[in-house]
Amino acid sequence: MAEALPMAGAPMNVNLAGLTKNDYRGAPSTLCQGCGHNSISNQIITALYEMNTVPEDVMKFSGIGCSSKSPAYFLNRTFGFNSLHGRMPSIATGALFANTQMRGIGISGDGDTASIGMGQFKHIMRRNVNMVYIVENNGVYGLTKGQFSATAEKGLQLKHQGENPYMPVDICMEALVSNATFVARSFAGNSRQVKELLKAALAHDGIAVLDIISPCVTFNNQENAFHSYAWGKDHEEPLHEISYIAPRNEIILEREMEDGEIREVAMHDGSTVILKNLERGYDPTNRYEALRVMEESQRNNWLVTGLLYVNTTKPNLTSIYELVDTPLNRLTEADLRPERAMIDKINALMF
Ligand SMILES: Cc1ncc(C[n+]2csc(CCOP(=O)(O)OP(=O)(O)O)c2C)c(N)n1
Ligand code: SF4
Ligand SMILES: [Mg+2]
Repeated sequence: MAEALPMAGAPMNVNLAGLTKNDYRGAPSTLCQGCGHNSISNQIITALYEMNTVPEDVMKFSGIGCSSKSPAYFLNRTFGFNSLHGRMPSIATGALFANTQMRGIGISGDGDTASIGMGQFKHIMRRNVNMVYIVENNGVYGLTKGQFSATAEKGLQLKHQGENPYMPVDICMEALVSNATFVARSFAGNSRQVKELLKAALAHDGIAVLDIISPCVTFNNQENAFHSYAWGKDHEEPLHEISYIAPRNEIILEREMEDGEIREVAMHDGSTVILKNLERGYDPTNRYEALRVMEESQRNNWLVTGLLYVNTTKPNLTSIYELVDTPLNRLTEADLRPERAMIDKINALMF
């Protein structure tokens, strides 16, 4: 859905930020052809273009992995930090504290998040850092040639690995029990849903986790594998059709829908997320319901996708501190040094 009309007299492909879609692209991808991560990058480009985001107002973060290489393939006008394996959350937390006026987008993998990075992941959830946290989940360590990751299903057989004997980690469940305020799951093969969820995540004030099943076509794409294109297409159970409506657009709802079929979620920036329920009456603001749906989908091997949980009432990390309006990284020495009288007062209090 196009939220914005171009400026008067501007060519049709220019958005309200005065930019074309090309302005949101990055370097050509060096990932394998058909890799799910590439289709996610394409949806990030489209979502940011359609949301009229100014690329210089965004910071990109990642860890290590094929997924974590992805920020090179979108937003080439944006600064990014390709950090250490599993350490993206702490780097992102620091950077977003230093400049609260920037929007953060983090790209991680299932290995980067759920294996080595699980500790950091849990803490960025509970701190409600204001950023979009995307996990490109393929069940393997793609970059290091296909070892099982912590999200690989028990019993998965891989050519060089044998059989996985362990139960998997569910990233959405981990996010939810760690008090994340926006938790969604999608599938790289469902590009419209990925795009709309990305927009809703970008509009969220707090941590927004998107666990996107993103097939590794080189190491984990057999038909019966839970992270393959074939399995995802056969087993996807969307909770709703999701549409993101920008603040300035009038909302026209299909009022003839029965109660419980359409649900609106008002976001902080004045935008609205509209959910047309496919599972009757699913309420994504109900944490207990979200856990129940995830438990049910695990038991039945369903790939439940959509906005699983959202809470727009909790303060994000930086808003609980009394920060000045100027970003901390722009404060000068003169701004930071207290006056002599104030130093004397503090010293007198301490000794
Ligand atoms: C501290 C550390 N340990 C191990 C590695 C080796 N390593 C690099 S990427 C990776 C796993 C990446 O898997 P994932 O995050 O799922 O990304 P994918 O490549 O599947 O997209 C590992 C184990 C590393 N770079 N640093
Ligand atoms: S190895 Fe797998 S995850 Fe890595 S680029 Fe290739 S398909 Fe994608
Ligand atoms: Mg992986």
